[in-house]
Amino acid sequence: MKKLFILLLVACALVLVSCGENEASQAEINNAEEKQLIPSDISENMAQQLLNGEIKVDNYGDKNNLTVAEIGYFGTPLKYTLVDLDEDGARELVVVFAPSEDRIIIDVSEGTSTAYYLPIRWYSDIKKDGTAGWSASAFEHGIRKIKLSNGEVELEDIIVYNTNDGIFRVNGKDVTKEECNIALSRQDEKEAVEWIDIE
Ligand SMILES: [Ca+2]
Repeated sequence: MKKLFILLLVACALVLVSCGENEASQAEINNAEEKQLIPSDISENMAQQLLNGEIKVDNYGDKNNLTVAEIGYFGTPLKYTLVDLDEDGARELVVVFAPSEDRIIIDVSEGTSTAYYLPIRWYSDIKKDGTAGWSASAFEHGIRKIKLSNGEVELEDIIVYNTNDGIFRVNGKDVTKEECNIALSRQDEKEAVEWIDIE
């Protein structure tokens, strides 16, 4: 009888320990979800300081603490705009470099700035809602959305127009070429961002 009582006690203890573990892992999951960094708006003043090198960019790939000019080893800064590309309520700084017109996007979250490099053919003709054009070849192009978070850039294709393979897709659904053309002309009508020349 005593043995049975001890066995019961051990069993209860094991149940309690495993419940505790479950609570701990749930707490870890909650912490990870809370770690989503809060985006910070880039003001016109901060944009100027980033452009003239008074403020350095914290992260660019595996490099740290670079000025915009140092990041732009592929050209010289030509023009810029401040726009909320991923519609999270905070503006990013987009700098276009000459002669390629390739661009970098600088995003600030919780005081840490991160720059992303995007060739023009990946993200061109940027609209005020952050949608932009892409082109893979003479036959394949489209429109995409961008999302920047925790140092990651995600490009989501919302229009795919491929005359070579006969693929026409809008918001992940196959459509006719005509329907795809209508979606492309609606995109054309959207207001483009306003570029400011860099002296
Ligand atoms: Ca944003």
